[in-house]
Amino acid sequence: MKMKLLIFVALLGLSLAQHSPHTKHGRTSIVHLFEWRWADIAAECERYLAPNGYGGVQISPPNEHIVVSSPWRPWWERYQPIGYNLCSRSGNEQELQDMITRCNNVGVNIYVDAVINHMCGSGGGEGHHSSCGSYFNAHKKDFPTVPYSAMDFNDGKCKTGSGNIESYNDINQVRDCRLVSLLDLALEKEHVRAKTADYMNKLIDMGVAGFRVDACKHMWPGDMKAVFDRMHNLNTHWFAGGSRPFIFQEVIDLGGEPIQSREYFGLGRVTEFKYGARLGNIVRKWNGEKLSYLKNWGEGWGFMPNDKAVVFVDNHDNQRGHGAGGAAIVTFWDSRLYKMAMALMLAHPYGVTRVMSSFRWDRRIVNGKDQNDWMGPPSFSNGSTKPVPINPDTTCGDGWVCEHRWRQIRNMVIFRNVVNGQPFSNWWDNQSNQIAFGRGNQGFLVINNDDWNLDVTLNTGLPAGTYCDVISGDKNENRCTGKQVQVGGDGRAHFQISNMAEDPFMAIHAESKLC
Ligand code: AAO
Repeated sequence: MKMKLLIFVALLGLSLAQHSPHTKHGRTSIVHLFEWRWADIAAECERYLAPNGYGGVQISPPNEHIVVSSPWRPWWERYQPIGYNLCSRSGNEQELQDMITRCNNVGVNIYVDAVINHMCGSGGGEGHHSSCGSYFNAHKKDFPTVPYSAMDFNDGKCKTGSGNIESYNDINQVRDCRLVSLLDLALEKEHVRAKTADYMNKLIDMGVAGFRVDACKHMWPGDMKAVFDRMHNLNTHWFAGGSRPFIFQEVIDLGGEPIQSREYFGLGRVTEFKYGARLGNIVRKWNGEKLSYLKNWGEGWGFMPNDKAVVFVDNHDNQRGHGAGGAAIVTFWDSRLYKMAMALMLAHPYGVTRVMSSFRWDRRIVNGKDQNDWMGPPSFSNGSTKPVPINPDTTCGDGWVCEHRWRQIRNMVIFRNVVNGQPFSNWWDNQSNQIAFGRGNQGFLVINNDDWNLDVTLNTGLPAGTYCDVISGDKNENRCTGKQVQVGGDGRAHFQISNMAEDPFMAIHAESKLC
């Protein structure tokens, strides 16, 4: 009996550990550098992410993938693996290792987007049109570099006429049939488990801190556990002995389908898609939503438990109409609302936060659908991805949006680090779209999303002093380039925010205090 209990506790400890992102130096947020080249990420870790308190980077899938020429080099080709060689549109294995090493050396973790549910689409053809030029044959389900052959796929189990998922209401279909025709791996097979685990272990040994696992709704949690249980601990050159890889699982659960996020909580964290969908509605003031309703934001809104959630305002899918969330999702295209939503997310204690960093494309919406939702990253005419040039004003060029470098977003990432561990406190609202809240005695945020000015004196919880508003400017040496806020001995401060302001919100924190 005692033995059983011990084993149970040990197992629980083991799996629970896959919920920690292992970020260093009190850093709390992850940035998704979508489609960036490994060489650019390495440079960004050193020159920007570490100095500005980013804890880690989610990278695009590093595995060998199909090369699609119609449409021309869509971003989504990387979600069609043809093997586990580490050469992709972002670079080769040596460049990947160099990036992991250099980012780790400045305390910025790397999380790999792991595509283990499937290989390429059934119509992927035959030949060498892959990122490392390896041969494959999608008709025969032959992927010799792994190797996988027809026996390693699920088709025998799928009961739909098309072989694809036809209804999300049928659990068996969702997990045993093909997601948008992608050849579905039979993860209950020893061989497939061994090969996917080898792939993840190679990356762990190279020094990555964990994985964003793609399409988890389409895999049986028991099969995933069998793979994850084989994962090595993190490389002790950079992480404490016994550290488990951080796992965050992509499961789209907006409610209303039989497969639910909670089935995956034992394995790691899960993406909370309700978060961005609801927040988009709130800042857009759609369906009668108001900022004042955020008073019990988080679990109070029916979201998953705080310690299981990874949260984000938008992701690489729903910023262009893929995945879930629809038109409510706010993105860099709506920059004013986007900055406001990001400030809310980063100031609020719920979840592990992920910042999106995008590339621009020729958005062309016809009847609610973006005709160019496939467009790949900024590229040269031969299809190779362009480097990310940095302008003198610290923004990025050549179509790279670099939301993570926007002052308002970057400074709120720092805010979140400063207030880490502090309780949600000093809530105020006007019962409409003006709100304020703080984090203990370390930070305070005020937002005006109403159609009239905000002019109010509020209890900030902060010690007396003059603070620099990190939304309108920066604290530089002991000077503030933006607005200043006077907090009195009673913790109260007067705020004025015009509804016409480009950024109708203000934020102050312990480290933005002027001496
Ligand atoms: C491409 C082509 C396809 C072609 C295929 C194979 O576009 O036409 O058949 O190649 O040749 C990405 C792209 C795909 C691309 C694929 C492979 O987005 O367009 O296909 O690469 O190159 C589901 C999955 C979720 C998935 C999402 C896109 O559950 O896992 O679809 N996301 C990940 C990645 C994504 C990637 C893949 C998976 C594949 O992040 O980038 O695809 O590796 C419902 C379900 C969701 C489901 C959505 C999408 O959502 O609940 O689980 O996501 O439908 O259809 C409301 C509902 C909400 C619902 C939503 C949409 O909001 O509340 O629940 O409507 O109906």
